[in-house]
Amino acid sequence: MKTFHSQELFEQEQAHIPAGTSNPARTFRQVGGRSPIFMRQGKGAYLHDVDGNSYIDYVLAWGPLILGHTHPQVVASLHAQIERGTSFGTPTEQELTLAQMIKKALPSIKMLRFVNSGTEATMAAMELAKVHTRRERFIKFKGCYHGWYGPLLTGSPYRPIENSSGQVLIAEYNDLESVDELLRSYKGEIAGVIVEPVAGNMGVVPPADGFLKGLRDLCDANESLLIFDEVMTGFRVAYGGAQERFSVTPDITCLGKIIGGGLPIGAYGGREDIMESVAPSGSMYQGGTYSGNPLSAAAGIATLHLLENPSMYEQLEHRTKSLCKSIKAHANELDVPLCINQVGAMFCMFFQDGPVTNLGTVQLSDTKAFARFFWEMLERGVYLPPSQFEASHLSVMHTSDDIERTSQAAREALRVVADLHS
Ligand code: KE4
Repeated sequence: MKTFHSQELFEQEQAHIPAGTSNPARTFRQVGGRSPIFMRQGKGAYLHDVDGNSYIDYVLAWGPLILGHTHPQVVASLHAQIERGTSFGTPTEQELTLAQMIKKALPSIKMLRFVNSGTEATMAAMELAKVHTRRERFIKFKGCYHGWYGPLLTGSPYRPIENSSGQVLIAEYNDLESVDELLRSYKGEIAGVIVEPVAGNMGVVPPADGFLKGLRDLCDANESLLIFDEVMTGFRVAYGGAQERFSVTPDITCLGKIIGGGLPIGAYGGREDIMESVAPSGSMYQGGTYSGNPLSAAAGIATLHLLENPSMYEQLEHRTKSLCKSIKAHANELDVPLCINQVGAMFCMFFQDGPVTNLGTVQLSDTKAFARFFWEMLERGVYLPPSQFEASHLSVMHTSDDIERTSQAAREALRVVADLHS
């Protein structure tokens, strides 16, 4: 596989952009690579790079592209909106329509506000919870990521230590006892508990039975708000997100990714009495030149319209399951320790026996084996997230043929990994 042009562009980019990237997750450093691949075009389940290589894409722009790249209906909706205008700095019909669609899908959201990224959504949710509860502290979970806003980076893969102010306290994912302990130690001080209802930023870690419901009960008992960060899981693990799939109702929900159909967006919403704290009705200020941008809303509306059909999620689940099952079977046959966690169209292959239930167990994975697997898959035209600790995603454009090709590639790649072990 030739990647000469990618390498050349990366060399150039490093002179202008620190580390040659706008986002550290995009470099291939975590898999020991010197240069990421520069993509030129996406179509359906496929990405095409600047050197002419093609890949079946399981990154999907880190989650938003559940309909695959350049879906004709999304493109048509964008074209129509571009003709009308890209930004007005006024309320628009598009943001209204998208808000209505989101509320219908997630009934816990009675009112919502749009922002420009998942990071802004969680940041706003935090400010809102502070104003609403008149409390300052939060509990989050080790290994969960809620965007790059300072306090919430605490305890994430990118800033594992506790922050010195103690504003954000860290509990163990899937461990209600650790949450209860913090709530007791800081009685009456916790504004909210923020959680990825399916953790997708330490690989994929599903909530244990009763974990989310337990959080709901603990928050109720302590008059703290339960904040679901559904930036990744919203419209991904079910049309109504993880809250539908696991039947637990949060007070505030954060969204992003899929609701923008591939364009920048974020949203946060919840009960009316909470959302009324947002200015100008209330005192929590949130603005944004592009918040509620009609172009992002147009792509989001087209995307959600297509996803309204439940068979989309049945097909996604079926294909993702069958891919995971066949890769696991290859690993078993080749004696490669592999634990695959999968929820809906999110999955992660951990190079270890498992089970993987929290950051501690995630970290038992053999990252060297993953790195080798990643490069072998890339060589065979399969683009996986370049880190053991990121979620892979399927789109509705991944055909059973793509799944079969990926499974065959995985078999060959796992054979190389097995040879390393022997
Ligand atoms: P953005 O600001 O990147 O739109 O969203 C932040 C965010 C918030 N919450 C969750 C649960 C998320 O997954 C994210 C962003 N996800 C990452 C995937 N690891 C995006 C890619 C990256 O920036 O690394």
